[in-house]
Amino acid sequence: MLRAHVMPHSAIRPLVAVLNGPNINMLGLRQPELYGRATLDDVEALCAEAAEDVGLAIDFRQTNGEGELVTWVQECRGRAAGIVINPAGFTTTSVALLDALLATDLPVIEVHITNIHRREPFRRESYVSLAATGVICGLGVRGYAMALQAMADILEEHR
Ligand code: DHK
Repeated sequence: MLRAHVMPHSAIRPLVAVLNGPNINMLGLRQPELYGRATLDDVEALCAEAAEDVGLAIDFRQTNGEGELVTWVQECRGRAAGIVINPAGFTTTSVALLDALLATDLPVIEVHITNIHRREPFRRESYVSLAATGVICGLGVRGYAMALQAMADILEEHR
Protein backbone atom coordinates (compact mmCIF):
# COMPACT_ATOMS: atom_id res chain seq x y z
CA MET A 1 0.00 0.00 0.00
CA LEU A 2 1.22 3.49 -0.80
CA ARG A 3 1.99 5.57 2.25
CA ALA A 4 0.50 9.09 2.33
CA HIS A 5 3.82 10.87 1.86
CA VAL A 6 4.72 8.91 -1.28
CA MET A 7 1.32 9.36 -2.90
CA PRO A 8 1.64 11.13 -6.24
CA HIS A 9 0.14 14.61 -6.33
CA SER A 10 -2.26 14.98 -9.17
CA ALA A 11 -2.94 18.70 -8.95
CA ILE A 12 -0.40 21.49 -9.36
CA ARG A 13 0.39 22.92 -5.96
CA PRO A 14 -0.35 26.62 -5.42
CA LEU A 15 2.87 28.58 -4.86
CA VAL A 16 3.21 30.60 -1.65
CA ALA A 17 6.11 33.02 -1.20
CA VAL A 18 7.58 32.84 2.30
CA LEU A 19 9.53 36.08 2.63
CA ASN A 20 11.77 37.15 5.49
CA GLY A 21 13.19 40.57 6.23
CA PRO A 22 16.34 41.84 7.93
CA ASN A 23 18.22 39.91 10.59
CA ILE A 24 16.14 36.77 10.16
CA ASN A 25 19.33 35.23 8.74
CA MET A 26 20.71 35.58 12.28
CA LEU A 27 18.17 33.16 13.76
CA GLY A 28 19.78 30.66 16.09
CA LEU A 29 22.47 33.18 17.10
CA ARG A 30 20.34 36.25 17.67
CA GLN A 31 18.80 36.71 21.15
CA PRO A 32 17.94 33.00 21.45
CA GLU A 33 15.98 33.66 24.64
CA LEU A 34 13.51 35.58 22.43
CA TYR A 35 13.84 34.04 18.97
CA GLY A 36 14.78 30.48 19.92
CA ARG A 37 17.60 28.25 18.65
CA ALA A 38 16.22 27.30 15.22
CA THR A 39 18.28 28.64 12.30
CA LEU A 40 16.94 30.07 9.04
CA ASP A 41 17.71 26.71 7.39
CA ASP A 42 15.63 24.99 10.09
CA VAL A 43 12.75 27.39 9.40
CA GLU A 44 12.99 26.69 5.67
CA ALA A 45 12.86 22.93 6.33
CA LEU A 46 9.91 23.39 8.69
CA CYS A 47 8.08 25.45 6.04
CA ALA A 48 8.84 22.89 3.30
CA GLU A 49 7.37 20.13 5.47
CA ALA A 50 4.31 22.17 6.47
CA ALA A 51 3.71 23.15 2.83
CA GLU A 52 4.02 19.54 1.69
CA ASP A 53 1.48 18.48 4.32
CA VAL A 54 -1.14 20.97 3.10
CA GLY A 55 -0.47 20.70 -0.64
CA LEU A 56 1.38 23.95 -1.22
CA ALA A 57 4.69 24.73 -2.93
CA ILE A 58 6.88 27.42 -1.39
CA ASP A 59 9.49 29.91 -2.51
CA PHE A 60 11.39 30.67 0.72
CA ARG A 61 13.64 33.75 0.82
CA GLN A 62 15.37 36.15 3.20
CA THR A 63 16.92 39.55 2.56
CA ASN A 64 18.35 42.40 4.58
CA GLY A 65 17.43 44.88 1.86
CA GLU A 66 14.16 46.81 1.79
CA GLY A 67 14.30 47.36 -1.98
CA GLU A 68 14.94 43.68 -2.64
CA LEU A 69 12.02 42.69 -0.42
CA VAL A 70 9.74 45.17 -2.22
CA THR A 71 10.85 43.75 -5.60
CA TRP A 72 10.19 40.18 -4.46
CA VAL A 73 6.71 41.18 -3.27
CA GLN A 74 6.00 42.88 -6.61
CA GLU A 75 7.11 39.73 -8.44
CA CYS A 76 4.51 37.69 -6.53
CA ARG A 77 1.72 39.30 -8.52
CA GLY A 78 0.62 36.83 -11.16
CA ARG A 79 3.20 34.29 -9.96
CA ALA A 80 2.22 33.31 -6.40
CA ALA A 81 -1.13 32.47 -4.84
CA GLY A 82 -0.31 34.04 -1.48
CA ILE A 83 2.41 35.54 0.69
CA VAL A 84 3.62 34.60 4.16
CA ILE A 85 5.93 37.33 5.39
CA ASN A 86 8.04 38.07 8.43
CA PRO A 87 8.90 41.68 7.64
CA ALA A 88 11.09 41.88 10.78
CA GLY A 89 12.52 45.39 11.20
CA PHE A 90 10.63 46.71 8.14
CA THR A 91 7.29 45.95 9.82
CA THR A 92 7.13 49.31 11.54
CA THR A 93 8.98 51.46 9.01
CA SER A 94 8.20 50.50 5.43
CA VAL A 95 5.36 52.22 3.63
CA ALA A 96 6.98 50.91 0.43
CA LEU A 97 6.54 47.33 1.63
CA LEU A 98 2.90 47.99 2.57
CA ASP A 99 2.24 49.52 -0.86
CA ALA A 100 3.88 46.57 -2.62
CA LEU A 101 1.79 44.08 -0.61
CA LEU A 102 -1.42 45.97 -1.38
CA ALA A 103 -0.50 46.03 -5.08
CA THR A 104 -0.20 42.24 -5.26
CA ASP A 105 -3.88 41.75 -4.46
CA LEU A 106 -2.95 38.45 -2.77
CA PRO A 107 -3.76 37.00 0.65
CA VAL A 108 -0.96 37.96 3.05
CA ILE A 109 -0.19 36.39 6.42
CA GLU A 110 2.18 38.37 8.63
CA VAL A 111 4.33 36.28 10.98
CA HIS A 112 6.42 37.37 13.94
CA ILE A 113 8.35 34.80 15.90
CA THR A 114 8.14 36.82 19.10
CA ASN A 115 5.10 38.35 20.77
CA ILE A 116 5.47 41.90 19.51
CA HIS A 117 2.75 43.02 21.97
CA ARG A 118 4.92 41.99 24.88
CA ARG A 119 7.96 43.95 23.72
CA GLU A 120 8.77 47.62 23.13
CA PRO A 121 5.63 49.55 22.10
CA PHE A 122 7.10 50.62 18.72
CA ARG A 123 7.10 46.98 17.55
CA ARG A 124 3.28 46.94 17.50
CA GLU A 125 2.88 49.69 14.94
CA SER A 126 2.82 47.48 11.87
CA TYR A 127 2.33 48.98 8.41
CA VAL A 128 2.25 45.45 7.05
CA SER A 129 -0.86 44.58 9.10
CA LEU A 130 -2.80 47.04 6.93
CA ALA A 131 -2.31 44.60 4.03
CA ALA A 132 -2.53 41.37 6.04
CA THR A 133 -5.39 38.89 6.02
CA GLY A 134 -4.12 37.73 9.41
CA VAL A 135 -1.20 38.00 11.82
CA ILE A 136 0.52 35.28 13.84
CA CYS A 137 2.93 36.31 16.56
CA GLY A 138 4.54 34.99 19.69
CA LEU A 139 4.36 31.29 18.86
CA GLY A 140 7.99 30.90 17.83
CA VAL A 141 8.98 29.52 14.46
CA ARG A 142 5.97 27.19 14.48
CA GLY A 143 4.03 30.33 13.50
CA TYR A 144 5.35 29.84 9.94
CA ALA A 145 3.85 26.35 9.75
CA MET A 146 0.57 27.64 11.14
CA ALA A 147 0.59 30.45 8.58
CA LEU A 148 1.01 27.95 5.74
CA GLN A 149 -1.84 25.81 7.10
CA ALA A 150 -4.07 28.90 7.29
CA MET A 151 -2.99 29.97 3.80
CA ALA A 152 -3.96 26.56 2.39
CA ASP A 153 -7.44 26.96 3.96
CA ILE A 154 -7.81 30.51 2.64
CA LEU A 155 -6.81 29.47 -0.89
CA GLU A 156 -9.17 26.49 -0.74
CA GLU A 157 -12.04 28.79 0.34
CA HIS A 158 -11.39 31.09 -2.62
CA ARG A 159 -11.07 28.36 -5.20
C1 DHK B 1 11.60 40.06 14.05
C2 DHK B 1 12.34 41.20 14.09
O1 DHK B 1 13.53 41.25 13.50
C3 DHK B 1 11.89 42.41 14.81
O2 DHK B 1 12.32 43.59 14.16
C4 DHK B 1 10.39 42.44 15.00
C5 DHK B 1 10.21 40.01 14.56
C6 DHK B 1 9.90 41.11 15.55
C7 DHK B 1 9.83 38.62 15.02
O3 DHK B 1 9.38 38.44 16.14
O4 DHK B 1 9.98 37.68 14.22
O5 DHK B 1 10.04 43.50 15.87
